Amino acid sequence: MRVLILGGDGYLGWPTAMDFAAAGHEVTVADNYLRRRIAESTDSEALLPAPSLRERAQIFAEVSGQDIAVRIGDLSDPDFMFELFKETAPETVIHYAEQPSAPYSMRGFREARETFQNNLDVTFNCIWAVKDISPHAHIIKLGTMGEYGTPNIDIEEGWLEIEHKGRKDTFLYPRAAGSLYHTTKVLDTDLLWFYVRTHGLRVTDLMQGPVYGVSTDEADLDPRLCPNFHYDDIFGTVVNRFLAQAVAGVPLTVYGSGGQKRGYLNLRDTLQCIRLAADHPAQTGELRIFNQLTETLTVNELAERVQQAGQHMGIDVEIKSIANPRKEKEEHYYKPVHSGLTELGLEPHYLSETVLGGMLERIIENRHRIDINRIMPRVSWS
Ligand code: USQ
Repeated sequence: MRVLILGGDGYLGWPTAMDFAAAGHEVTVADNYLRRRIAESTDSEALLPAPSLRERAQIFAEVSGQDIAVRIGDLSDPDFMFELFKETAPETVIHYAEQPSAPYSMRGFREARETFQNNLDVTFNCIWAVKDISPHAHIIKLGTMGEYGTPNIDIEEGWLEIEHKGRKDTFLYPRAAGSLYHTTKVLDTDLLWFYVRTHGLRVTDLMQGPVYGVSTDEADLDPRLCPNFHYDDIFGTVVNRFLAQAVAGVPLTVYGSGGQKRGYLNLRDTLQCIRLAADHPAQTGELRIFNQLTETLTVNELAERVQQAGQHMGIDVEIKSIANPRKEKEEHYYKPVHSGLTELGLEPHYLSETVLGGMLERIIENRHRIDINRIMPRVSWS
């Protein structure tokens, strides 16, 4: 397959590129280093300094013999997007090219506007590039479980059948996002759905929960190929943060009462899900939605698991509730259906003590790089 990965420098984009290249696909990645610039300007750099995308591709070619083509440019610029499509003629487009941090999107007007414009412009340009240049291409779009919020009913996979005054119809499942970032993903889904309905695009929209992990088959070939591991309050997801906090010897930052439940998955499972979606594409005129998670846990349960894994490695881990910087329910019902990807063949790697121990070892090797000033939340929702 000719695969175009938008946002190929990110935590998920880079390992996805290596995974598809290792499977023999023809891969091009595009990125404008937005995340790197935001990380630098907010003092939120990843634990390990990442080589540039071109350097990473070169290292990967040396260790694996597989090529990844790199294009640096701004995908919110339609000219760059359209040229890229003309040049690469993709059969599969994987769209990760969004500002992915909820806290950054809530930092102030400039950051909210940047998130809103970047995320919607890239999705819009991608849709038009597919429609006008590669109409048969399958778009795989990274959405988020955060689109649904935390409703008091089961979360279905994308759609809900409603019976109203004796009549029935099926609609996109109601969405109620908890940050501006998550709201841009809701708007992305609506845009995609409009163009699927009117122009027959084929789209898979993946509602993904928070991801953790650093290990993939290809990333493990060379430490310089490591995915961006963030432990800061801006880009760090909760499991990665808790593990770095455990190593740094600071109490785990449980926001509020810690009853917030989310659907988590291992980075290795993100790669599996994307490959499964690519190998079993949506049909022409179909918006297919999968909930991409493997297990649901509360923040308190996560903290306890990290504490236990630390204890078994001789690390004394303290857990401490701090004032919640976000506006979110801290005790709530949460039951998402997530059978679609399992039916396609997903074999989960759960959050086991072995997985946590492996991550702790990697972080311990780099403990001297942890800056504890990046740990406490610096952005509040109010
Ligand atoms: N949390 C803590 N302590 C921390 C960090 C987070 O208690 O130190 C809590 C949060 O309040 C939240 C939960 O842990 O209730 C998850 O937070 P997170 O920062 O891991 O995840 P979130 O901000 O929602 O965003 C992440 C990714 C985003 C993706 C989303 C999936 O950054 O790109 O879309 O996970 S989901 O959460 O399902 O919407």
